Amino acid sequence: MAKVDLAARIPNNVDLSSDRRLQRALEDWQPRFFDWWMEMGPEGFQADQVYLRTAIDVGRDGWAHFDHVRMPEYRWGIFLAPAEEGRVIPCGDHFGQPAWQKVPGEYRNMLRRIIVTQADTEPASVEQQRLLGQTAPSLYDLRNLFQVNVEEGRHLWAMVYLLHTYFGRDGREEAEDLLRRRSGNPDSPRILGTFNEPVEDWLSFFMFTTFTDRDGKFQLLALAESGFDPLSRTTRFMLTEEAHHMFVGETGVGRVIERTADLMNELKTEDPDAIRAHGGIDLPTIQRYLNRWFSSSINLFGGEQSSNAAHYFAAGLKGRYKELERFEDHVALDAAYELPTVVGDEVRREQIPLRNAMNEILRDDYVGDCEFVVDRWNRTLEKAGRPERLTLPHRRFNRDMGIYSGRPFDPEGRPIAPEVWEAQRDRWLPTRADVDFVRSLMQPELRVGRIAGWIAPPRKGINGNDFAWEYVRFDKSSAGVKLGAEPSRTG
Ligand code: BYC
Ligand code: FE
Ligand code: FE
Repeated sequence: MAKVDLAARIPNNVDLSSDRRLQRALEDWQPRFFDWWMEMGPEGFQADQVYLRTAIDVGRDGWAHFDHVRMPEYRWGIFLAPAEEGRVIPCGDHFGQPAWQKVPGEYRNMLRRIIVTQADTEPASVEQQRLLGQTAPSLYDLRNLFQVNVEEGRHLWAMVYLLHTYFGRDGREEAEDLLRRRSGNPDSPRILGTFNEPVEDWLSFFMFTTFTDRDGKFQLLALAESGFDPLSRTTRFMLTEEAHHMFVGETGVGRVIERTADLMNELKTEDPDAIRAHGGIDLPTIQRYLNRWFSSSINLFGGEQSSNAAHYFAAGLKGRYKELERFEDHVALDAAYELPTVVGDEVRREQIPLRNAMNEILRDDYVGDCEFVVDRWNRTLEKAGRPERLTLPHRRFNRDMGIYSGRPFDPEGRPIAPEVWEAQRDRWLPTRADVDFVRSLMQPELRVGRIAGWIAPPRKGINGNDFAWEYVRFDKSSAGVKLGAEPSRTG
């Protein structure tokens, strides 16, 4: 494998300097990425020094580098995980043949589409989160937000590298379009639904990084099983970054729950209004946010029966999670999947060809992982001595994609009448009043060691530092404004 070149204009371990044309094309794209970052990246913090982790290698020590840097000076690089000698196509019609090092001509369009869809989510999420810094509950959280943002920027680089390297002129055009589309813009929206929804407050951010980034984790795991080796290698390295995003989301929600439980204990009440009056987020509101972001994110797996998914698998472009370890039959041509379908008020089991069920199989793994997350959140309630529990809604609840969309289901997955949905909706999903309330709590707290009243401090800081530490050093010109926040608790 090429060695890591950190001094290059674009840090990389793909020997970029040996391919002048490619290097020039990427160096042309770099200032446009930069313009996009300044326009659509974190607003109001580009001049500040943020304690960020930068990839310097793909090995075990690759993440050892932490430093205070201005985000526009972050070293976005191109890093592929090491090639595995003798790697074969892990699934589909070409199972067992040597993995592709070049794009297989007959699958070019399909492969480009997968890469563009993956790529599009990365800048989309940065756009969705661009205003959150202004309401951060602590310096620690502010730093974590920015760490996630710069890494999503690097994920865009990872995909643009593939487009430029393997798809010629159309690849370069796709790379331009990735900087042109905008989250939530009706004229040029991002490709997938959830990435056009506003992330207006930090509870949404923590739910997004729990549930939407977790779709990212599972899609990347499926792409790590691609027979197109460069895609497999780049997604394998992206997964190491994804782990931190999962951490930010899960511990973020966990800390909100912890604070709420403490308030319930202190005040000796479960009354949501009382919790709200004391500046906490009541559990029913947390549950509604959970319902909203889980049900939105679960759409991202696509239709339950998908000929696209069957083609991707057959072509060996996208496998199942841990394809080689967990399955015996990697061709999956004669097998079936039992899909629950709803006819009238009855749930029936229908046999569908296994290859057409690949989206649903990945969704099964995702739902299982989400169940574990909710279990861990419930342990926080249990430890605080609270009897309340959060639940993951059924996958049929509130869908707007696939066979369960177009008719209502309750959070347990039972088909219900439209009138029942109308009557219960505000108990199950955040209302405008919920969102307004949560937003009203979002007052920035950017002083060292302080934390907003609606969330508990973390157990520990980043990279061995305390929670009370200067994770972001504000530029002199804006420090006064940023530190003039209302007094609040110390962490
Ligand atoms: N919204 O055949 P079907 C991440 C489209 S997240 C809107 O059932 P398919 C990240 C679909 O494209 C991971 N449209 O779907 C997270 C198709 O369009 P056409 C992102 C949707 O193709 C947080 C049509 O509906 N990576 O990394 O089997 C922060 C029929 O659908 C949606 C990937 O997604 C939707 N939710 O599966 C930062 C991996 N769902 O053909 C980053 C690459 C489906 O009618 N993508 N459609 O034009 C794929 O593998 C597949 O495209 C999908 C969809 C799994 C997304
Ligand atoms: Fe990402
Ligand atoms: Fe992510």
